[in-house]
Amino acid sequence: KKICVVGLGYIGLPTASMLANHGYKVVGVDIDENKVNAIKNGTLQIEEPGLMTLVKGAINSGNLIVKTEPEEADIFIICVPTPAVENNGTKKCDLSYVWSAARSIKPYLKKGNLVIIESTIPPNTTNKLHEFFGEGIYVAHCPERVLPGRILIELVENDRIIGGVDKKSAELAKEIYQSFVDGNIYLTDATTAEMVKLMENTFRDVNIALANEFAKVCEEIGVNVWEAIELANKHPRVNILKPGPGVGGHCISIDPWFIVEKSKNAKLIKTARELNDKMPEYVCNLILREVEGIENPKIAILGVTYKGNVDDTRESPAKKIVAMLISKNFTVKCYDPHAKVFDYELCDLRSCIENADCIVVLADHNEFKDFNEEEIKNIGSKMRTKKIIDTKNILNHELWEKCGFDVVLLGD
Ligand code: SAJ
Repeated sequence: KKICVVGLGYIGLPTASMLANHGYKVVGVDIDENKVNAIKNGTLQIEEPGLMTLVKGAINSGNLIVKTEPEEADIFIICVPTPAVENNGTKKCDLSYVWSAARSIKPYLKKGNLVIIESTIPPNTTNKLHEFFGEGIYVAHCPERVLPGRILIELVENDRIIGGVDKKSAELAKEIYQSFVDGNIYLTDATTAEMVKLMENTFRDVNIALANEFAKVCEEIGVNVWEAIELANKHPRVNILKPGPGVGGHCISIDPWFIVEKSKNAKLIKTARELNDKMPEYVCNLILREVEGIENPKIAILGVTYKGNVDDTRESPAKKIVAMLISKNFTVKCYDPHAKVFDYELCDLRSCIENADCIVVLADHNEFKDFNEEEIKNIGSKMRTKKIIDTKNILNHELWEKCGFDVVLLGD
């Protein structure tokens, strides 16, 4: 069977390569010609363990070809982004990429073909797509569930949910995923599958919001939230997540809005989303407090990605924090050992911390955890004021204090 995968991003590219390595003839399609060429030449830069080896294997086997236009196939898989856009003070799903992908494959669809939507979408979207594709086309929603940083492992190991517009659609889709998924595959209807995906990411968002609220409360009453969470989690039925500078990425900070746009009952979800969205501002105020009285303060930002050990800066809390600091006329320099693209200039560690008055750690990269005494002393010797704010609780605070730093911890 031949498969056409539309959208070669963080999900489409690994999925297309995986299917090609499992014997399917796969055509990978992306409207971005530069990306298509980079995949062909093996020069694409995505920091995801094992991904580029998998892609090169698929291309070299001849089973994966990549191009900018779809072509006839038996199965189509849509893996395009669904960002959130402003909507009267809240946000809603921007389905424009999904619809343009749908329009681009429609001329190639034949009766009996199967279209799978992996993109995260609001409830009822799969049914509308089914209507658009017309009679005789099978349609299923198979939401992706992989964690960036562990994509190749989770693509194989995680259980999958498949929702069909009818039973046959779900069963046909299952056949495809069974070729490489070791986890269980559960079948349901399309709208349930859409809701399941949104509930997973909303569960995480609401729980992070709770951790962030605990951090604010603990700071107010003089308790270390990290210690309190660790102790609370000794309870067999408690598992509090970690506070931080905000929730970033293109999934958890976005998907809960797709529930909010569909229901006035989604009050807790909306409040949690807004609370997490306000964390960058909270961290910014913390920074302002710590550099109060210093003239023309220089802030050194360590880590601009949306989380540790990935290169993705989309929706990262750092972006908002840097913008706020710049609007206060602060000098801000950013260093990140993983990120390649960011909205603000990135520099090396030395120019980042030189003459700085405060370091702010915003991502839990391993490199930051591993600074040794000599490196910390060296950093300190170049700064104007030896102060560091740890929003992720990843530093060896004793060691930094031993090297003369004033260490400030979020939620303490
Ligand atoms: N974060 C916290 N505290 C925590 C955990 C995370 O502040 O305790 C922050 C992170 O720093 C980051 C954001 O939340 O900014 C999201 O990171 P994440 O690692 O929780 O999740 P993602 O966005 O990388 O991937 C999520 C995963 N969903 C769930 O775990 C329910 C993944 O399985 C999904 O496939 C992915 O979203 C997606 O594409 O939907």
